[in-house]
Amino acid sequence: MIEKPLLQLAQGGQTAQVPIWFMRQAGRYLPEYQEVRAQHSFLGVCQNPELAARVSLQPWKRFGFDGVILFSDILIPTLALGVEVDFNPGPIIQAPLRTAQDIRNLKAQDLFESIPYVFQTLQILKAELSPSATLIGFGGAPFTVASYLIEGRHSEEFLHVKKLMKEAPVLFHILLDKLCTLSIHYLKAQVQSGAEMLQLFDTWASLLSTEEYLEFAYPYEKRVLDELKMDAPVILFVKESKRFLKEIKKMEAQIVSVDSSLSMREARGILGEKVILQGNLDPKILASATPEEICRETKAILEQTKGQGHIFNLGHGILPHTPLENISYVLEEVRKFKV
Ligand code: 1CP
Repeated sequence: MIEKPLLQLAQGGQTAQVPIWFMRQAGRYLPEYQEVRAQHSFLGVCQNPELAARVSLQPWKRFGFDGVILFSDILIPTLALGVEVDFNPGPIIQAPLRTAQDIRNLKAQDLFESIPYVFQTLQILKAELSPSATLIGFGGAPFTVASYLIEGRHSEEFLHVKKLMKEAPVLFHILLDKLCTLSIHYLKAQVQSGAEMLQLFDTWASLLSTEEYLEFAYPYEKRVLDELKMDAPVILFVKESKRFLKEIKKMEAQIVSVDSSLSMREARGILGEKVILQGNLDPKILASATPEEICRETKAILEQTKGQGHIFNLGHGILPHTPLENISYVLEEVRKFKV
């Protein structure tokens, strides 16, 4: 039987090797990606299934990762609520949501009709991937998607988000509830279209205190994970999750992505033996350290987990100025390591 290490591990099986893929593995650090982007806008790529599939496959063809992640963005499903989004380079919302009326105006449309290109991209990928590679779908968690919809764009402080959270928590929850329903439908539709596992990104939960996390992020992450349990393995990524790891343990997530704010050993200590851990090479080390340091750091991470229940990844997305050869050093170390 051909090994499909990433999916097999995610389903609780044993693998001889530590599976590896990188968050944001498709993107600006790749010259072949820049070539496509020189001709097409980011949204143009996402909305064209042939181009989106080509870009998704680029890092797999070059490096032979075990996973291929759909090329899209966490804001794409909000187009199916009638939100107007552009990218430069991060998401820009034409009319940020600030009032009850703005939130009432969101109307859920059929996903297969309004954003068919996402599902067509997955179908192309499914057909083109070799059986050893795992197709990964993804979505943004309700709090992170809400942060962009309210703020309108990336911000250091997300002041509008904090204001709405404090002044109109009920309204905030109505928005989170709508986005949660959207996330669940969107991720299930990805599985129907060929995605074999999923990642849920709650990047901006890093803005929250533990108390706020428990009110505005945790219940919605949990609902998405619970609803998807029977469909596909789901990886939960929360940026700067160190503060929330004890809470995350209670969620009984199957796979937790560990960022670089703590070691894999610490994460294992808090989360226990049963959970699969993903992580956690610091993207800054990958981008700027010497080859020796990159290899040493990669080995140190593998030694901490002994390769048990471990998907090798970065602590967060790959940085645009990362030299290509640095990625090969990491892959070589991970491939040498026997579980
Ligand atoms: O070419 C370009 O200029 C566009 C840059 C770009 C890319 C390559 C954006 C705009 N999105 C993406 C793809 C993307 N985004 C993927 C698929 C590719 C892959 O992983 O290989 C995924 C999973 C995302 C998810 C995403 N988008 C997140 C969650 C993950 C994370 O990094 O925390 C977030 C927060 C976004 C918002 C976003 N979209 C784009 C940018 C530059 C950003 C970040 C902006 C910000 O800092 O707020």
